[in-house]
Amino acid sequence: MKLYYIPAACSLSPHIIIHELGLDVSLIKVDHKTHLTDAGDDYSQVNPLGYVPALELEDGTVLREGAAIVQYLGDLRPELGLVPAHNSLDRYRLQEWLSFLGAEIHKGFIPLLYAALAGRYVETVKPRLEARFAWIDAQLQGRHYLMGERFTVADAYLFALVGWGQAQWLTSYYRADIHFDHLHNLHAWYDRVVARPAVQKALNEEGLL
Ligand SMILES: N[C@@H](CCC(=O)N[C@@H](CS)C(=O)NCC(=O)O)C(=O)O
Repeated sequence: MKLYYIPAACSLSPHIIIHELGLDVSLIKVDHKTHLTDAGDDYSQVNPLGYVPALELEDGTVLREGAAIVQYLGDLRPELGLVPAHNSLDRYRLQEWLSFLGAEIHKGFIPLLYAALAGRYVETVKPRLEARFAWIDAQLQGRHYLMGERFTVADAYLFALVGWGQAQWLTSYYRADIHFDHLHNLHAWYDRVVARPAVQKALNEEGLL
C-alpha cells in the first residue's frame, strides 16, 4: 500500500495509524504547492481533487477521505481496538467523533490558516473553533482518550488538527491563532498521545521533531 501525504497536514492521522498497526506502507510525499510527488509525478492522477490523504491499495485502488482511510486501516487489525467492532454503538460513537473532527474542527481551521498565510485575520470562525476546542477539553475530563481508556483512530485525527494551533507544549507546524494553553485536559491528552511510539515515528518521518 502507499500513503500520499503532505508533512503536518491531516494525512498525519493515517500516518500515525499505519505505525500503530505496524503496517509496511510506502510513504509518498506530495508538495502542497506544486502537487507533485518527490518523484515528480502528478498527484492529480491519484486524487483529481488534489488533497491528501490518499491510500493506494495493492491492486491500485485509491481510497480517499481521511475518515474512511483510518477506518479501513483500523479494520485490518481489529484485535488492536483502534476502531470498535462493526455494528457496535461504539463504532457509531467513533464515526460521530470523526465527523465532528472533519466538519467542525478540520474545516474550521482552513480559513484561519489561509488568513495566517495571507497576513490577515479572520474573526468569524475563530470564536467557534475556540468554543469547540473548549468542548473537546470538557469531553476529555476523566478520560485518557476521546473514546475512553483506549486510543482510537479519532485520537490520531485530533492530534493532526491540534498541531495547527498554538500552545507551549505543542509540536506545532502551522500556526493559526487558536490557543490551547488553558485547556488542561487537552494538554494531558496531548502528552499521552505524543509519547506513543507510532506518533513519534510519524512525526520523525515528516520532519516535524
Ligand atoms: N475531505 C478531505 C479533506 C482533506 C484536506 O483538507 N487535505 C488538505 C490538507 S489537511 C490538503 O491536502 N490540502 C492541499 C490541497 O487541497 O491542495 C479529508 O477529510 O480527507
